[in-house]
Amino acid sequence: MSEAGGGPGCGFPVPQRAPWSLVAATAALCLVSATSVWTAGAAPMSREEKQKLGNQVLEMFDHAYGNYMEHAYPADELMPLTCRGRVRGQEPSRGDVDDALGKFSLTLIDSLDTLVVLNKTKEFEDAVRKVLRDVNLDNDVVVSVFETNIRVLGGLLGGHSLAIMLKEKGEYMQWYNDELLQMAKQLGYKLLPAFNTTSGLPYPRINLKFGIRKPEARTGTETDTCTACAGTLILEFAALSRFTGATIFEEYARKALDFLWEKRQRSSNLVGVTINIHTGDWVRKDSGVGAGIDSYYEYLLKAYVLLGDDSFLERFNTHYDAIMRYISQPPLLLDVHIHKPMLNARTWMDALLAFFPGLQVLKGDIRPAIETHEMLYQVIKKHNFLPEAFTTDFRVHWAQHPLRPEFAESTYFLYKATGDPYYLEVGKTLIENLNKYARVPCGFAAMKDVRTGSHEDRMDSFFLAEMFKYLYLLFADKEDIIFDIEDYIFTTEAHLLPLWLSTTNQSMSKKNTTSEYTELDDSNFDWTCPNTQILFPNDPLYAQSIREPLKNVVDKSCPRGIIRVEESFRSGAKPPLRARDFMATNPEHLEILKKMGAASSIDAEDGLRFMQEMIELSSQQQKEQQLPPRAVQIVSHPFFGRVVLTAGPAQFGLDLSKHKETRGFVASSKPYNGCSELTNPEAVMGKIALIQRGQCMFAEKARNIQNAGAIGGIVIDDNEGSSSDTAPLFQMAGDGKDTDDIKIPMLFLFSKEGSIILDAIREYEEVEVLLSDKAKDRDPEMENEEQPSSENDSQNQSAEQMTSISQEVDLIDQESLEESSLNSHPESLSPADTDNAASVSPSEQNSNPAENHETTSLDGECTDLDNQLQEQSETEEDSSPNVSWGKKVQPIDSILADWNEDIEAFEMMEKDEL
Ligand code: DMJ
Repeated sequence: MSEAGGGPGCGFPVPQRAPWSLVAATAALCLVSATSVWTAGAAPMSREEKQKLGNQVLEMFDHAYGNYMEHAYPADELMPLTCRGRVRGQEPSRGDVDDALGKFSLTLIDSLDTLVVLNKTKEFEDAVRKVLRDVNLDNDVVVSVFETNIRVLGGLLGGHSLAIMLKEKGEYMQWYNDELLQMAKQLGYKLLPAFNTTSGLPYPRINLKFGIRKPEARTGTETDTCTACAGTLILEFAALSRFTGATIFEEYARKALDFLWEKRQRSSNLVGVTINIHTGDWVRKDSGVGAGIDSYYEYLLKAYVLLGDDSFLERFNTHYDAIMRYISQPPLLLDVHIHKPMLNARTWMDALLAFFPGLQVLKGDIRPAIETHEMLYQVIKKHNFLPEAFTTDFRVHWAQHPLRPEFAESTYFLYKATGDPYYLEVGKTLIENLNKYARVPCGFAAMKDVRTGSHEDRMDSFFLAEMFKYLYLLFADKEDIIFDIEDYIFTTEAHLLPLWLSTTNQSMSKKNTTSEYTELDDSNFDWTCPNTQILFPNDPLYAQSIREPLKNVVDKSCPRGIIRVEESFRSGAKPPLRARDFMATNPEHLEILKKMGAASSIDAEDGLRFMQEMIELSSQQQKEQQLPPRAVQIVSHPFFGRVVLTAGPAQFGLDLSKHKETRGFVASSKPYNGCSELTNPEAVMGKIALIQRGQCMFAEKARNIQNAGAIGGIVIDDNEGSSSDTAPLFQMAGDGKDTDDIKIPMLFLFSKEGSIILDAIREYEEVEVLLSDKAKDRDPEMENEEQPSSENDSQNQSAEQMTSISQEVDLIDQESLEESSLNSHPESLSPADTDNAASVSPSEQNSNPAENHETTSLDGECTDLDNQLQEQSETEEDSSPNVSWGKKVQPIDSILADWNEDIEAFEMMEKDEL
């Protein structure tokens, strides 16, 4: 996002463009100027403290970048747990995520302009030389067009933009002769075949060497792409055209945008998540501002700012109006259906939408930006990071967090807009959490589960491209940066493109503009440029006053409904039946259900929403019947709590969510399978016993090690090579009998994670671990020994030691997580496995409401809801001892079956409307 250009009265240089074009840039700039008018509110932060935090960001960047360069380069990304490079084809495939990796030293390219922003000019010069010397763009590898554009093309162009700026200053980069631009052009031409469709929408993937159609290409058969994938090209492509004079890039990107605009759903003015690139039919008709659509909106507004073309602003404002009408339900942003925009399509939000408050700042719509940002911050305060998805009542929906920068981005822009030091404190918390929970000896590791604090062996390139830029800029004063950031716009990957491009080579692109241009009337500029002089002068506590009513929205209110429903209730109408409130035993509910199929369109709408909610609720309930993952944290030297392995829970033994964690040294049991009385009780006494899976029940193993005096047990999978990368979370079942006699905690590790502990024993002999439901902060004593500094010897030493552990740890992609919850962990129920042979049946597993309740409350979320669930399950038990959560799902299924016809009819209706 940009603090672009400048407008009259704001005292910033103004790029030359049509008068209308000044509006968005002026909005951003007037907002920027708010920084200086701030007089009250959260305690101001001293210059010293800001500098201290800025220095901390620099040190963190060094730690991430230094470890990438030392242990991963020239690979695309660093795997921070195993401290080596991620080379595509050499690691288990993670599906689509891997399409960002093109064997082109992705992280180095994505980091180029960050180096300049962070004042590391010398390192930038070295990095550019390395890119020119080492990077090959002609690899036989299929990559995502979207990711390659925003990360690699954007990275090269950002690097070029700052290289020419430095060259002009006269000290650095004097040898530079547009080499990065030449590479960018080469890459641009490689991406162009992707646009060879009748619609002009690009194929989602391309082979860098063979393009699209050739038999060797292994791609080109796809029919669908996401809206953001097709609509996030214009900034990079137009910059490439304007830098080089080759107009074709801008033309292609414009054509794709024109097509998307044409295909918007005309009555709602919304776009769907995925579209058929050949027919232009919407494939997924849900619409939000997060995953799949996000940067399409971002690029419309920024294309206007960078290129000064009014049609982009017109489109953006039309969509924005629709977003605020249907999707924005402050402080929530909820997906809806494009044809039925009053119908929510989901009951959860994804983390990518966290960029939206930042975009609203650029738009100049500050109030909802403050509200949504505050809501997101409260979710972060609860879980330390923003989970990949969370429900409208703020429970974790997808527990991963790959160190995404969107929230930091919005925090930066809100600080620029309001000057409220509150946002500096928010940034400080982000820094603290990153150091506390994500920092590992060899970089920063993504969170695999924000609830347990377990890690994933992954440090995405966007972490370096975006996170450090926004955090550094948040605390920086003008003089801390060697160039004027106001002269540039941020791409979606936070790469910097100079605003002077708006007046360069523009005639060539203008003549090819395909969209009709209509004279904009005043209404098109509603919400635009609310000058801060109007917003703030009489009320310097403006931002705070907006945040105040939302202060406890996550902790206390835990809303069960959305605002729209409450509003209709206030207006006298009876609130519609919501799926979460439905009880099969309530005659009134059954009556309402019958009515939903009747003629009135309101009833039909309610019915449709009810069905959608039922489907989500049903899958949510299945999910909640699983115990959440646990953590095995290695706390002894040289790990010091920094390596956290995801462990499967047991349905018996000490419940780690209720009791204090168990800490102890590990010892292998003899026999290793733990299936008979231990022959080495002295070795396991007072320790955590390691046992191999297989040959007898898990409960039997637990009893044997408990009798030998072990204080806990870790069962390691005997299936060599198994890993949480590829297998769903495993939960150990009891033996079908009473297991109350088992008092010690038992956890399960897949073979790869288990071997991290076994390797550690071989190397260090004494290995101490912590078994818990959530990783604990590092041992403060150890912290003292190891200051978080890349220069720190002991840390470097431990990083090296980590390298020798060549196991990949902790990788579970979201799909397998989701799958695991939906499939009820078939593995743990397999009769073929002796450990599992006597596992409880699914219905038995699900029949314990108290246990299900525990599962929900383990997350430490949403206390009110937990109590309600508890009450509900108690009531149900009282009135009918046989009714259980597991059984409650049944009638839902049969109800849904009855509704099938209506669903089909609705789908037909949707098709007709298209
Ligand atoms: C980045 O690659 C870009 O910001 C993109 O637009 C979506 N999000 C990722 C980081 O989360």
